[in-house]
Amino acid sequence: MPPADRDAQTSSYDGPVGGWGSAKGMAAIARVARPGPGAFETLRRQNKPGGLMCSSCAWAKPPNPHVVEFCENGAKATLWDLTSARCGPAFFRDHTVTELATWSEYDLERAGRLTHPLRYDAATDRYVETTWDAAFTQIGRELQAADPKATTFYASGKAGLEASFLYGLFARAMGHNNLPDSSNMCHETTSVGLKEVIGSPVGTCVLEDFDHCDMILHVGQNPGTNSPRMLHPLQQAAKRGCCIVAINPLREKGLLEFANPQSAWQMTVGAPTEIADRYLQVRAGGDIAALTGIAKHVLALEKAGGGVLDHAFLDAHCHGLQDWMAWVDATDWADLEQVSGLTRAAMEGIGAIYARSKAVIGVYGMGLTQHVHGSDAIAALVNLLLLRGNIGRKGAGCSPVRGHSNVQGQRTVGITEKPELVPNDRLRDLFGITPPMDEGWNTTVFVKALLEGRAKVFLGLGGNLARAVPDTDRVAEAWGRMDLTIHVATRLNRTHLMPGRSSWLLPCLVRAEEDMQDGTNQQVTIEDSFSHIHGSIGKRGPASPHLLSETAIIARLAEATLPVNPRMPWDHWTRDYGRIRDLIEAVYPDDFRDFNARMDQPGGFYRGNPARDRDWQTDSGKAQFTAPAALDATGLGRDPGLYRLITLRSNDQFNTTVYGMSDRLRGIEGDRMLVMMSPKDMAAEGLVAEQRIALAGDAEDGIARRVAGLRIIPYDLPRGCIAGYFPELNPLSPLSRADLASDTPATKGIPVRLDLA
Ligand SMILES: Nc1nc2c(c(=O)[nH]1)N[C@H]1C(S)=C(S)[C@@H](COP(=O)(O)OP(=O)(O)OC[C@H]3O[C@@H](n4cnc5c(=O)[nH]c(N)nc54)[C@H](O)[C@@H]3O)O[C@H]1N2
Ligand SMILES: Nc1nc2c(c(=O)[nH]1)N[C@H]1C(S)=C(S)[C@@H](COP(=O)(O)OP(=O)(O)OC[C@H]3O[C@@H](n4cnc5c(=O)[nH]c(N)nc54)[C@H](O)[C@@H]3O)O[C@H]1N2
Ligand SMILES: [Mo]
Repeated sequence: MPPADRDAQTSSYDGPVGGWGSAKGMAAIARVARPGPGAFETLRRQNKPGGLMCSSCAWAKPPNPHVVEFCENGAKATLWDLTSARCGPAFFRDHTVTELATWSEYDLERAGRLTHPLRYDAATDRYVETTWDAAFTQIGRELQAADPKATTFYASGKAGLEASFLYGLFARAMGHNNLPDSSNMCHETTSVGLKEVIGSPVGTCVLEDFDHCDMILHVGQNPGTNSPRMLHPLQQAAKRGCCIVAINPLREKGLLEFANPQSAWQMTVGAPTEIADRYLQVRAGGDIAALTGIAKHVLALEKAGGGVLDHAFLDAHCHGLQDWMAWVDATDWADLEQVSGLTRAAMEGIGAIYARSKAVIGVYGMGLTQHVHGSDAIAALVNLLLLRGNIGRKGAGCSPVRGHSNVQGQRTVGITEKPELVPNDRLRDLFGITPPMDEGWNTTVFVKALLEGRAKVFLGLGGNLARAVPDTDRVAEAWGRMDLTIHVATRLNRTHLMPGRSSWLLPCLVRAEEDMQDGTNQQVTIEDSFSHIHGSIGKRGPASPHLLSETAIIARLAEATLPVNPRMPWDHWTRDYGRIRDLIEAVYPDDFRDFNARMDQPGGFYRGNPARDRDWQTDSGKAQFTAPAALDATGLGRDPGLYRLITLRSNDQFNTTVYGMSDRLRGIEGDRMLVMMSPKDMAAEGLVAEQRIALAGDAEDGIARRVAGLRIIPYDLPRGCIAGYFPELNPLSPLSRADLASDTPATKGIPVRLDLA
C-alpha cells in the first residue's frame, strides 16, 4: 500500500494569484517533495543567464531577470526533481508491478527518484536491478532484431536540444520516422494550423512585444497555473492601460487578478492588480464563433466610417480576404451568439476596442488547440489579427504559449514524424545514413497502431504516454502486448507499470543536476515559447551515482544498436556536448549560427521567424484568410443531455505528475475525482454539491466509455459545459476525435452524458 498523508476538503479561494497563497503552496509541496540540501540555492539560479533553465513551462527567460525569477509552479518542479526520496532496488523488492499498478500517479511519484537501471522480471513480477552494460547490450540486440517500422521513439518535451537531436538521428539511422512528441497532444495544431495561415509553426512575438501592445486577446490559456511568470508582463501591461480581454469558459483566477510575490508592497498592504478588463465566458468550442463575431463588428465599423482596416497591409500581404468577408457576411449573428454562448453586444464591445487598438497580441493555449476544429480556431484568431496588420510589427502578433520547457526545441532539431521537415540531404552527407522518406507515426497514429497490435517496440524519452493519451482504459489493455518497452525516466509512473515482454527502466539525471563528462560539467540547451535558445547548467550532485544523462543514454543505446559508422562517433560526441551543438549547427545552419558562442547570451539568442518579418512561407506566399469548416470547434451539435467536458490542469500538477490535491486558485481542495458544473445545470438535473456521479462517453464511434465516482463541484461555467482533471478523465476522451488538420486529440469539448444509474 502507498503511504497516506492527505486530508480532503473543499474551500473557496478569495486571494489573488501569486501573493502569500503561492508562498504557502510552495511550502506545502516542499513538505511532500522533501527536497535535498541545496535545492533552495538552485532556485536562486533559476531562469537566469548562466543558471538553470526551469524544467516546468516554456515561458521566456528574460535578459534582465527579477531577483527571484521563478514562480510557485517552477519551484514545485525543481523541488520535486531534487527530492531526497529514492525509489531504488529495495522499493522494487517490496512491491510487485501488479501491486504498483493500483497506486495513483501521486503515490508512485512520491516514491522518489529512480536510482538504478532496472529490468522487468516476469517470473517474480518485479523490476530488478541490472547494470548499464547489461541493459545496453541486451536492448541493443533486441532493437537490432526489431522491425524499425513497428518501433516508436516518443519524446515528452523536456530533454535538451543535444539529447533530442541525437534521438532523431538515432531513429532515422535505424530506419524510421516514428517520432511522436508530447507536442502531438498539445500545440501540433499550431505547428500545422498556424503554419498553414502565416507560414510559421511557432509564435511570432518576442517577450518585448508585451511592453508595446495596447490590447491582448488572451484565449483558452490559464497563466496563473501553467505559465505563472507570464503574470508579470500581463500585470505590467494592465498597469500601462493595455486592455486585456480573456476568452475562457472558466473565470481563471490568474486572468482576474494578480499580487506580485516580488513586490513587498503588494504582498503586505497593496491591492492586487486586476488583469482582464473584459472576460468573455465562451462555451467550450465557441471560439471560432466568438472571434468571428468580433471580426464581423470590425468589418461593420469599417463599412460605417472607414479607417479601421489596414488596407496597405491587406493588399500587400494577405490572400483570401474577399472570400472570407463574404462568408462572414453570410454568417448570422444568431448563429454566432448560439455557438459562442456570448451576446452580440459582448462581441461588438470587443470589436470596438480592437478597432481602436494600435498593437494587439493574440495569446492562446489548449483551449484553442485541443478541438476537432482547433486549426480553424487558430485561423479565426489570425483572421482577426490580420485585419489591422497585427502580425509582423512591434507590440503585435500571435503568441501560442507552449507546454513542456523544450517541446518547441525538440521539433526544431528534428523530432518529427514528417520527413519533409528534416534536412535529410544534410543527414546523408554528414553521417552517411539513408534516412527513411516515408511519413512516420505521430502520437494518435501510434496509439491506433498500438490498439491494432501493429506497434511492437516503444522507447520513451520521458513522459507518461499511456496516461496522457485519449482512451487510457483501452490503451492500458494494449500497452503490455508490445515486445519491448524502454523508458528513460526520473521517477516511476503508470506507463512503466505496463511492461512489455521485455521491459526496462533507465534512470536519468534531471536538469538541475551536474552532468559530468570527461571531468567537465556539461551544459544543455533549450528553446522557449519565443524561439529563444538558452544554455542551462545543473549544479546539484546526482540523486544516485548510477544515473546517466539523457544524452549519454541515447548515445549508448544508438551505439549498441546501429552498425559501426566512423561518421557517427557517439561516444566522442557524448564526452563534450559542444560537439553535438556543432552538429546541430551543421544540420540547421540558419537557426543555430555560432551556437556554442551564443548560447549563454542573456535572454537567449533568437533563432528568428520569417512571419515576424512578414515573409509568409505559405502556399500562396501571403498570409491567409480562412473561412472555417465549422462554426463550432467541437463539431458537436446541440443535443439535450449532451455535455461538453473540458479536461484541464489543477494548480498542483505538471501534466500527469500530481504534486498534491490542492487546486488553490479555483478554491478546490481534496481528491481529484470531480466534475465542475454550473449551478443552473445542477438544478436542472436535480443534482447537489458533493454528490458522486459517473460520466459516460457519447462519441460517434460507438465505443462504451465511463468514469465513475466523480464529486460534483458547483462552478461558474457556461451551461452545457463541465470540467474536470486530466489524466483522471482521459478514459472518456475518444481517440477518434482529434483536430482534423493535425491529429491533436480533442481533449476539450469531449462529448459526455451524465450517468446517474
Ligand atoms: N504548473 C503547470 N504548468 C504547466 C503544465 C502543467 O500541467 N502544470 N503543463 C504544461 C503543458 S505541457 C502545457 S501544453 C501548458 C498548458 O497550459 P494551458 O494551455 O493553460 O492548458 P489547460 O490547463 O489545459 O487549460 C486551458 C485553458 O483553456 C480553457 N478552455 C477550455 N476549453 C476552452 C475553449 O473551448 N475555449 C476557450 N477559449 N478556452 C477553453 C480552460 O478553461 C483553461 O483555462 O502548460 C504547461 N505548463
Ligand atoms: N485529457 C487531456 N489529456 C491531455 C492533455 C489535456 O489537456 N487533457 N494535455 C496533453 C498535453 S498538452 C501534453 S504535453 C501531454 C503530456 O504528456 P507527457 O509529456 O507524456 O506526460 P508528463 O506527465 O509530462 O510526463 C511525466 C513523466 O516524465 C518523466 N520525467 C519527468 N522529468 C523528466 C526528465 O527530466 N527526463 C526524463 N527522461 N523523464 C522525465 C517522469 O517519469 C514523469 O513521470 O498530455 C496530453 N494529454
Ligand atoms: Mo503540452
